[in-house]
Amino acid sequence: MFLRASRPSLLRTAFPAVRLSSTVAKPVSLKDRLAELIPKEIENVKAVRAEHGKKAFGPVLVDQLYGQVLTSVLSRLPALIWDGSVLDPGSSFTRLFFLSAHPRSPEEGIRFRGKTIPEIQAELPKAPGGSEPLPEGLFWLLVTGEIPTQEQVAELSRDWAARAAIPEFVEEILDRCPPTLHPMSQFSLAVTALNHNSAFAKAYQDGISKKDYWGPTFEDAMDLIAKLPNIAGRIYRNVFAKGKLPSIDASKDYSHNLAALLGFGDDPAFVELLRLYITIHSDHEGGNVSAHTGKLVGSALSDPFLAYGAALNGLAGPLHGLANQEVLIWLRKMQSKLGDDPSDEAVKEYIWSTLKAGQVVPGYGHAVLRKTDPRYTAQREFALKHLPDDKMFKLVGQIYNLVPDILLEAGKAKNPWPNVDAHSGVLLTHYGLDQMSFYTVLFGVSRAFGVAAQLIWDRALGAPLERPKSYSTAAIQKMFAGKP
Ligand code: FAM
Repeated sequence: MFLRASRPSLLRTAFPAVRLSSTVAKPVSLKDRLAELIPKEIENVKAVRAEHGKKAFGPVLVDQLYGQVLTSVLSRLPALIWDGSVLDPGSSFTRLFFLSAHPRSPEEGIRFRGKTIPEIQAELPKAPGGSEPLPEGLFWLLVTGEIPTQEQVAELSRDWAARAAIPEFVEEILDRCPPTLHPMSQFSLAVTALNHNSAFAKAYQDGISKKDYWGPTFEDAMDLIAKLPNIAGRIYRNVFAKGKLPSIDASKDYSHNLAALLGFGDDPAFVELLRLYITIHSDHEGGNVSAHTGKLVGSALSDPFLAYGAALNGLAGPLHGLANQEVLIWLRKMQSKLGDDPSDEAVKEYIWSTLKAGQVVPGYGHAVLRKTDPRYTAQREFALKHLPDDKMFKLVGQIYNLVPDILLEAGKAKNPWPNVDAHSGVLLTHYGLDQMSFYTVLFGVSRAFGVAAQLIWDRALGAPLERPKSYSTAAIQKMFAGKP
């Protein structure tokens, strides 16, 4: 009102189209306005970084709060406690740190409760006639730090089989999903819905004391793991029209049941593969996107089903768990373009064309590791034993010889070596599980072991609500203006 009466000329300049034209100009939409603001803010951030970027802000530089350096800084900033597994990246910074903390061996890539992958392969109980560890044993190790007996592991198999049924309404949710809905979205929907029967949520409503949180969390964690084969199996059969889901066999181990629900229970080599697969995908420190999401959401005392549903949504991203699907898509495209036995030159050109198109080479690089992922090595050894002549396995080996040099030459990736996802899809494909959009679901079944163990301990130790501080660029400008 004041503006209108006292400054008519300003109004005319500000809204000339409305005042002077008979056609009413379209108001600027939110998206259009945002598109105008983004380049200006990019310039603003560049200027702030140029002026204050090298100034220390707590344990980091201002520059490190922005941009792609963020992941590498966060991946080294001590921020979380989780005893289940620890990575030793092999970089100079962490090598120094790691050597002092773990003098025995700094270069194994990962240790589960202090044990390397070859050590857990050797020490954890196996199925009769099997040579890969039973994931039941890995869960026991993650939770207790101890190697279980054969009988303790058999009891876990029986317990999980007894808890495996999923509520009818969850079956209906899955049956009503369109087959075009990505399996990971279906997976997360179903896991989230399991919170209907959460022991923790009920106990909380009933006024449970803080010191007792871990008990119902443990029950939920066990239920969560136990129910995943029925969820994964149902998704697989619905989406890929694979017929009716068989029942869980209480006399079989977890991996055998999962394999059977997917339709591969008669293939002992596939069952062995699943045992190895679940074991090595189970846990990868506390800070990776899925594990950390589970921990973060759990810190609000959301029950394990809600926390793991959120974790799955993080796992479904192409820079994280979905990379196993992306690798297979990438390999298939390469095969269809170059044939089954491409020359090194042709493969190199294909890799460069991926990078030149502004895409990442899936299955290579890591936020923490600075060497070949030992989970890749474990899968390669499995392939050498069980499928040495598989064409796609050979292609994966050929790519391994070429990608690191190319990524180094391209000059961006801090780690040019393969990660777990570079290998897993090839193994599954070999046994006939070639529906690549399902691969991340198997990663998700496995990762539940680590997240569930972590949630139990977080509640037992009273882990606090996670609430990192964020700052605005304006605050940074104000704080550092005029400071050297
Ligand atoms: N191909 C092309 N560029 C890559 C690359 C790759 N494989 N890995 C890293 N880079 C680029 C990265 O995009 C970044 O570029 P900009 O500066 O343009 O942003 C630069 O190199 C520095 O990245 P970094 O510090 O080396 O890696 P980050 O910690 O930022 O990211 C990954 C780590 C894993 C997300 C990254 O290496 C990547 O995108 N890899 C391909 C996707 C993949 O395989 N993900 C699965 C990781 C796996 F272990 C898992 O979580 N399951």
